[in-house]
Amino acid sequence: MNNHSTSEESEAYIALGANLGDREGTLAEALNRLNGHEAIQIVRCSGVYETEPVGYLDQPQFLNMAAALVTTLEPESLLNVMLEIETGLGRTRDIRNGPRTVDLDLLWMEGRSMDTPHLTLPHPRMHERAFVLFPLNDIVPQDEGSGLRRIVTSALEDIDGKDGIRLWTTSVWEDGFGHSES
Ligand code: PH2
Ligand code: MG
Ligand code: MG
Repeated sequence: MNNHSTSEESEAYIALGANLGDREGTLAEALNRLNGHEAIQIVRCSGVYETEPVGYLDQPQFLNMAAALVTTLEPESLLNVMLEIETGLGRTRDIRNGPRTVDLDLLWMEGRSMDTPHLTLPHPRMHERAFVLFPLNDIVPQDEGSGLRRIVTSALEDIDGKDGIRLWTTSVWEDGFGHSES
């Protein structure tokens, strides 16, 4: 075993966003690349939502979604894989909160709570972002026992309505799901 992984599998939730180029194609390719990693398996995907930009307003609308995955990677290693995929898909970092071909954010990881310069878990701003919460709400099980369901449900109660968020398509990526054939 090297120091980048353990044999323990953890479940993790990520948020995806895109507002430049072929937004839908880029989200699907990001999921392909994640799932193509030997230590990562995508297990559930939310619907894809078109959302008004938040924070920096003078930019195109986003497509946002969330995905659940299982991985044997440690959080920092998973984050590094995510950052490499962003770069590979043309992400540049110019304007903070500005336009991007793809943004992959690690939101939550089973049993992990941490605060380092590179990574804070759970994600410190997820409970204020409707473009994260609505997708997440699609895929966090009702009986999820370790706290994420409570975070999502209580954060959604504090958000007024679905302003600025509409369903774009129910699924952007079906490969790799056994149930998509039935
Ligand atoms: N991401 C941001 C800033 N603003 N707005 C929307 N609608 N969707 C995003 O993914 C988003 C944003 C920074 O990561
Ligand atoms: Mg982000
Ligand atoms: Mg990011």
